[in-house]
Amino acid sequence: MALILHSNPGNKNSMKGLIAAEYAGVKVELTKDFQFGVSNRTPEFLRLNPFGKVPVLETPDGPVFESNAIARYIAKLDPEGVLLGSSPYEVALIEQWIDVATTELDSNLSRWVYPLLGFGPYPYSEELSESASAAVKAALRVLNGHLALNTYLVGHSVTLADIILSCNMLTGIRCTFTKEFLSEFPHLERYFWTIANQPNVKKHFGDVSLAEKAPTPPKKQGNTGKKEEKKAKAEKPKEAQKPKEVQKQPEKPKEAPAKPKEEAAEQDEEEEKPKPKPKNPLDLLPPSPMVMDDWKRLYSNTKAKDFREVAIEGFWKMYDPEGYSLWFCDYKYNEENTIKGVWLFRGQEIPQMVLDECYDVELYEWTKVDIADEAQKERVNAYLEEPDEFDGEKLLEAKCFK
Ligand SMILES: N[C@@H](CCC(=O)N[C@@H](CS)C(=O)NCC(=O)O)C(=O)O
Repeated sequence: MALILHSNPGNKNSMKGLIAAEYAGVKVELTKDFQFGVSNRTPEFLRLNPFGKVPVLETPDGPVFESNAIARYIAKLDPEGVLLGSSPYEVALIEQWIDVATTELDSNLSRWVYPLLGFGPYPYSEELSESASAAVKAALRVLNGHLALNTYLVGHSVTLADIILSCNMLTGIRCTFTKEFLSEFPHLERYFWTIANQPNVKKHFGDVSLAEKAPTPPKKQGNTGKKEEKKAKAEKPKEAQKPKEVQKQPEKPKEAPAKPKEEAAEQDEEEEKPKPKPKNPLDLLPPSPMVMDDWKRLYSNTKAKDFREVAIEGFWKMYDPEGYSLWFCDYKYNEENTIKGVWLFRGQEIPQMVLDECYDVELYEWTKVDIADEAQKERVNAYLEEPDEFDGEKLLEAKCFK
């Protein structure tokens, strides 16, 4: 009797188990009429996988989720274990490359590609996109080097590591790996086509072709995708106060049928009409003796050697804790927590405008600075001073938005 795999067809994660099944001689069938986003939210599905994610394999002993675990389970049902290596060392190497395909490639590729396409849990951010694409390239470089001397990842035939790597590469191949991009990794490209054209793999991959062009950053939510423009936005808070409807207008879907000319022109005209400037709630706060321009001037004009005595002492003299508040931010999803900072906001809360307009605000943990706590004050000083070392780590890059 066939094992049931719950997933939508064409899902690169479910293909790991389906392809492993071809090699292992195991019968696996996809559930019929699976509707992604609907079937995986039902109570019955959540009983199989409380994460609500596909794929899930139903086995005689119970359900298994996580695509690598499913593929391993299926491969182990083969008494010959053709996909799993023939010595403890080979087994370890197969596991090693499976981990590389998962942690070095798949997770970085998801962080890079999904925000560009506008789906997944992470909103697009230029910095994160750059670091994820750099991490993908670093992984591809290592794989390319290994495959310059090896036809397969391990040994002389397809193993589970090849199945998992090629499935994980599919996201890149379909969405962002153009011919030009892959020209830097010729051995990896040769390898991908070798695996993709194995009959057991091709049966599930079908005809694959490289991405024709890399996706460009989404324009919605005020994201320009360009550092300079972003910086300019940060430096011109007044511009950021444009009415929300203007900034948050969703990008028109590319496939949308062309509008009749007059309708399109009418819409363009409407878009061009200046919108009334909304009242800034920060202007309604009681006046503060702290003049931001004075602080910015002091910060910018103080020489590094006098910074502590002049700029930092000057800051605390000017600082108005009733009219302003300081906030530490720490990036939530970085294990090493290497992105952090301090912000000075008008008022006692993070302004609504910031929460609405900054698409990455939710990616940070925000903690109000308690200025009665000397250690916290000293931390603020360190952020202002930008020392070579911060929290015991070398400071790689510092940015000031004023
Ligand atoms: N690490 C998991 C990832 C599973 C996963 O992220 N599945 C996605 C589709 S590829 C999903 O089911 N998402 C459901 C949702 O986001 O609602 C695996 O390898 O199985």
